[in-house]
Amino acid sequence: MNRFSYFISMNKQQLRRGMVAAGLAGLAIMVFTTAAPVEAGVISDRGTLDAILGGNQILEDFESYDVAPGGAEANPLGFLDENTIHQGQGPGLVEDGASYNSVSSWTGDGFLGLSTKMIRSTNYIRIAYDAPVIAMGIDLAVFDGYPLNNVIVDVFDAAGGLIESVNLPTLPGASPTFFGYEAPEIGSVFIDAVDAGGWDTTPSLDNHGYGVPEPGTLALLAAGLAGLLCYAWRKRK
Ligand SMILES: [Ca+2]
Ligand SMILES: [Ca+2]
Ligand SMILES: [Ca+2]
Repeated sequence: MNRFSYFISMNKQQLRRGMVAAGLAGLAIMVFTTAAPVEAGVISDRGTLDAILGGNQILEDFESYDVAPGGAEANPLGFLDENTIHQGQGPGLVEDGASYNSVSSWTGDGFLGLSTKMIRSTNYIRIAYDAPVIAMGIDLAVFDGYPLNNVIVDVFDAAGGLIESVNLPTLPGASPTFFGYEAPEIGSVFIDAVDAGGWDTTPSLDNHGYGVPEPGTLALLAAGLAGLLCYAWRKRK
């Protein structure tokens, strides 16, 4: 039977099924093509970060290390991840999903005006993600009375290629400044600063949020339509 004779031999029911399948395919294509692609760029505030990541966000508040209020850990931690044991504390000092390199100290509540526990470095901090994330955000703070200029944040993709180097405005003090970034694949983030006097330091870090998006309603809808399409196709055969 050639195509033409097959077409004219189709009964009304077969024709209706074919039209439904074609309609569903069209809808599925529309849904897939209207899903907004992730663009690379700075995220201006934490609300935007929360909206991007939804319930799939890992939030690291650096509260798991036992350090006295007003005190600071004097021994450099160096590398820090969920497996780190430092000064008899750990593992589990931070959430699994990210590691922090070149950490000099962990500061307690109220240390030089900082409101909660944070980590910092006398040089730089490199955050590396176990698996690439699509968005991250972090609070950056400096000690009261020590505003910090020349703060840079370099964002790298999973292959180690530089996505963007961002110069931050002067960090005024202990009241944190939010920095966030989104990109299709963020592999690591490098934070560094040299103050005006040449003092090598980096901002204190707190409330680090990162992750991949939760399955959105559009993606679920598309998956559902694809399933319906398969069902219609199989019934037709
Ligand atoms: Ca890990
Ligand atoms: Ca904290
Ligand atoms: Ca530095």
